[in-house]
Amino acid sequence: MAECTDLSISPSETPLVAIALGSNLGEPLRQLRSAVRLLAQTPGIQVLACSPWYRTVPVGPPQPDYWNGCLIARVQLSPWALLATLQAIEAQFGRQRQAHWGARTLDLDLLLYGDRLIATSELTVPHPRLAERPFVLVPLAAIAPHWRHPLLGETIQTLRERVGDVGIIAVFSDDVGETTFATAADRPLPEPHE
Ligand code: PH2
Ligand code: MG
Ligand code: MG
Repeated sequence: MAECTDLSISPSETPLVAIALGSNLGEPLRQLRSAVRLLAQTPGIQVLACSPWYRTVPVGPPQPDYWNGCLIARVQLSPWALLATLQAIEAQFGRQRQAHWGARTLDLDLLLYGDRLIATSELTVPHPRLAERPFVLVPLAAIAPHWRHPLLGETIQTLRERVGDVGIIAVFSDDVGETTFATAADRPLPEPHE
């Protein structure tokens, strides 16, 4: 299910959220699809749209390429209940919290929760690095270009255009398979190890 386009759910007052998905260990595409399915099956979460999957250059210490994508959901869960759900699904895929920015079987990051601003030790929303990361903004702009970043006041499409395509190697969609971008040869160097 690379693109889930079930937009039939009627609008309600419950908040829309944006979630980033990433994986670079095991079978990334299989794990990402399973994670979308598990989220869609969770009571209180209605997945409305899911981006294609993008192969991306790892940011951080040397590690395999990532597959990244984003989804939009309507939720009847508090931000903290949603965070706990995301962490439980990560754990189900054997995610172990090891190296900072290190390789992982599944990473689920809460990017946006309506227009809420949250800054606690547990959770920061909007995600603090959202506006810097092509591997988040490229998939997010594919499904939510007009969503306005509640702190920066700019749309996701504007932020996406500002960061460009740095580190985006290929896109996978169910219809076409994998398409490698011409610019993938100029792979940017990963950021130095912290
Ligand atoms: N996630 C990280 C660290 N580096 N690099 C890419 N390309 N994609 C990611 O999802 C990613 C990363 C930590 O969450
Ligand atoms: Mg992450
Ligand atoms: Mg994370």
